[in-house]
Amino acid sequence: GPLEEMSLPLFFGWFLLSSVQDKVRCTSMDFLKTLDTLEAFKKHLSDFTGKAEKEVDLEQYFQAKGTLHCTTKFCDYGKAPGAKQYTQNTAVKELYGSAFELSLSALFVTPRTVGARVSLTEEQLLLWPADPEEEAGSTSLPRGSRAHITLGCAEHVEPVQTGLDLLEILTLQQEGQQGEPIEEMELGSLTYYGEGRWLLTLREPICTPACFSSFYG
Ligand code: ACK
Repeated sequence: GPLEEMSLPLFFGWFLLSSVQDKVRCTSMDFLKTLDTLEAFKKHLSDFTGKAEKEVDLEQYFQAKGTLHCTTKFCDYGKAPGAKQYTQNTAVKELYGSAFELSLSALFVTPRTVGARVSLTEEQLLLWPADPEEEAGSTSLPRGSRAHITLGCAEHVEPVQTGLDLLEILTLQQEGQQGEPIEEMELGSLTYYGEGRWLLTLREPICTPACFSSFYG
């Protein structure tokens, strides 16, 4: 098929429709704005600034990174391990170009990144590569744990960091760290995991249409 004849993309993933991108960005901005004003956040401000007395404007602190998407396979134009095998996967070939509904179940913030956790369905897991969790050193988390949407990165931070930050929080949870419950917000419950790691578990997941496709850049 045509997919084999083309050179490989930078990555495959689900791309949010532009109309919902704005909605998700707004939700994320509102969350950052609220987080910024919380006493609990101010108490741990030095996680972000390195200095206790400095202020931080989270909306300025994070920079948006291109179109909103959930990466499935990072191919690096074929240079990444397993890139070619991924394109030969039946589900990848058959579902290329189809529409999906992604469920965003949490928002998270660290001094490096802000992102949304994506909870994948069984069908969506067919498009998930074999090993992205293991590649990141998280061997005991369920497949799909790394699925996320990068909403912003701090200066000099690459978007690959967002998935690693998510895995770090999920690993703490798996090790039995409950985190420090902070408060019930309109969107859900906010928990602090130390070292500037904040997780907002959404009361109602955000469902958003997305197209499974690839990005060449
Ligand atoms: O925000 P992301 O998921 O993190 O989307 C971008 C996309 O590929 C283009 O850069 C992701 N990405 C970059 N490097 C890697 C990597 N080594 N493993 C997995 N995902 C990666 C990045």
